[in-house]
Amino acid sequence: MTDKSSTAGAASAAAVASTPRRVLYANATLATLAGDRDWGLVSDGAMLVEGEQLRWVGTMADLPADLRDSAVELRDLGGLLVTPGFIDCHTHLVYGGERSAEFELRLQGATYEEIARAGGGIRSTVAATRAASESELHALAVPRARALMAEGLTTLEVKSGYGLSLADETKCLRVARQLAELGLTVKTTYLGAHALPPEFDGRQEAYVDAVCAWLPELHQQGLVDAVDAFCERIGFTPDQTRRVFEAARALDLPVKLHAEQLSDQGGAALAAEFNALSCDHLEYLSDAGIAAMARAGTVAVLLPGAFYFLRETKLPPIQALRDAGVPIALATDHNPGSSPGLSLLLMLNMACTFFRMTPEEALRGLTTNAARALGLPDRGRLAAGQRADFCIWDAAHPRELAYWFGRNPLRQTVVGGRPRG
Ligand code: DI6
Ligand code: FE
Repeated sequence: MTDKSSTAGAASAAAVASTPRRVLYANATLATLAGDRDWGLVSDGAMLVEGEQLRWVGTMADLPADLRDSAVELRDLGGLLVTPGFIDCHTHLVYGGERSAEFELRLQGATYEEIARAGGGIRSTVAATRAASESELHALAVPRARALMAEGLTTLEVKSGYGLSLADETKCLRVARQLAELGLTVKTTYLGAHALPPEFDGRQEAYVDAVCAWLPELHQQGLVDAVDAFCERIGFTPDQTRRVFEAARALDLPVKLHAEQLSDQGGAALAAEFNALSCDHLEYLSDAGIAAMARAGTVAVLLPGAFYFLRETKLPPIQALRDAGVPIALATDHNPGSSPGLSLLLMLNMACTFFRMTPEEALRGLTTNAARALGLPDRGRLAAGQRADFCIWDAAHPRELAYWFGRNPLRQTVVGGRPRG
């Protein structure tokens, strides 16, 4: 190798080895969502994937010849549709048990709040989650994640909040992290302030102290990407939420909030004060809350599954959010009490039918704006430099994804440049 004559060959071999593999996806219909409006449709589209990233995106005709020739593999998509990979930016995927008996009670007239106040609701899931081991919780969570993956999931947020003790929150967040092994990006959110556990009955302030005290420990174990709270009459007050947010700020962790789901607590404005990544639910959001979110650049995460399953009638203020320029994301809110669904495609459909979002807004909500709600600027669009997370669909136009329900046109998901098997 020290022989001069072999140096050039060795150098170029090293150069070849250090250039990640390039794969050209050709003859595609691309919904790039690259600009701030419209689908960013490209027919006769091409994407050059280099390693984990998109290196080039555009029409076949515009693809520079040297890039085209550098690809080691060509995949002709025969006109199939490509979108960014789906991002579920709000789930409570790790839990034990189920709550179908509570569903029956609600159908007989009991409200979600009444059931919670009577000690059912979140508390019953806390009991089942505490009783389950880490491996049992993992075995329950994997098929849920796989169901979402079957409809194009590439990035998943998972909240804790059914453990409500340091040991049980740790257990749930560890299970959430393990889901990355399925071939996903997983972001974890600490939701210690979800409900009051029974051992703290009558001692809500002391519980908030505990939630704040556990955070540095969980963070030190690398288990926390963001901090959330349930700011609600049956959850935590704005003052208590502020204390949790201050604990997050002390560790430089971003915050999110379950805000104005059942009543207007002024939670959105509070979260915006902390530059929250997102405020979620928002059926009872006020004009002041919208203005504060717009100023802070906070994303509105709407959850049509919970709206549907709780048979809500009050709509989130979509038009006012649009007018204020607040980005709107969508998510499943998968949880056993208010949204036991596992279909991302159904969320697209429901966002249009219930919330009157356009199919384009809905798709942006599960991709571009969901990425923003997780603080992930490297994904959510098809553009050079973005992560190569994308879905290939048997559809002619992206609006079809919001149109069908109970039909899954997914052909293939590519995650970090690798086709998922
Ligand atoms: N809002 C929700 O929609 C979930 N948590 C929350 O704060 C529901 C949680 C549950 O009912 O188990
Ligand atoms: Fe939720």
